[in-house]
Amino acid sequence: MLVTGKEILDHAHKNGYAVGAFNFVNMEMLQAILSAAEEEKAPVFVQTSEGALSYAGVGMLSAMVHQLASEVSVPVALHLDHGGSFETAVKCIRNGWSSVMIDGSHHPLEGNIEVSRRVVDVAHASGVSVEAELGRLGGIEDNICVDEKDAMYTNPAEAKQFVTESGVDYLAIAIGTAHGKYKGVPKLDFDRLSTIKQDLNMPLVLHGASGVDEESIKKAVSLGINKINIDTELRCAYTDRLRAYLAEDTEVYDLRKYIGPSREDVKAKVIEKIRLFGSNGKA
Ligand code: TD3
Ligand code: ZN
Repeated sequence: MLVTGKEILDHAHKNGYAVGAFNFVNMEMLQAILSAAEEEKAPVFVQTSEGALSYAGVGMLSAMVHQLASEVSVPVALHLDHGGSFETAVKCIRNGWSSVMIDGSHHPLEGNIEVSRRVVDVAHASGVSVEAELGRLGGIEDNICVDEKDAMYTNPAEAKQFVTESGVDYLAIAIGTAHGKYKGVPKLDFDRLSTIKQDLNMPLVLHGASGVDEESIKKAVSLGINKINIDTELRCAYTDRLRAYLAEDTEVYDLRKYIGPSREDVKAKVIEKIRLFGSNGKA
């Protein structure tokens, strides 16, 4: 059942758990995510990057999600991940997305507030929810020192001003994670997370969660993270199985034979994350 992101995350915020937000680029990834969510009775976000929009097409992605979401009983939000402009956000709002992220985190505070506010105005008029980001995620190879931390990570006082003035429904914060595969061990700034949650009292989003250890994820959820983005670990599950299959059977040319097992492995990975985040049984 397709619902807004706000509906899913308000429940998660009130009840202290996190919902998985999984990126997909094709039918098999989407089927894997939705059948995992249905089996686990878990609300779920399926999300598309701008790269996915240009790879598969806005109409194709929207149609696939609307069809498959209508076939499951759990709440599903179709979300734009890291929308880079007002125009992209509006395109998704007009094409059936139920949640959009406007990522103005590279702008100074005022510019970020302004573009987020414009997206909120259009989105809310159409019953679509909005995520924005404040602070910058690290690069995967960054070794971040204390001064850099203060410059990059989300500032609690700014966060309060940001949500008040922009009107966004949930906020992605920077507390030490990075996108892609980690070279070192990520260390999260839990004190900062606690302060922000207390000051904002709204759903919070964690990006770059692939490769973060289970204890840190559990602690982040207990301190108020309600949406957790996972892409890299699903890509790896898909690709590792595909490589192994093709290495073993060098004659195969039936796509279903070598993509099917990848779909199974992605589904298993999604189930593992849903249980870790605590969203199983919440739908
Ligand atoms: O927004 N995303 C997904 C797209 C990032 C490209 O990998 C995330 O925050 C999840 O990031 P990751 O790489 O940890 O899965
Ligand atoms: Zn992200």
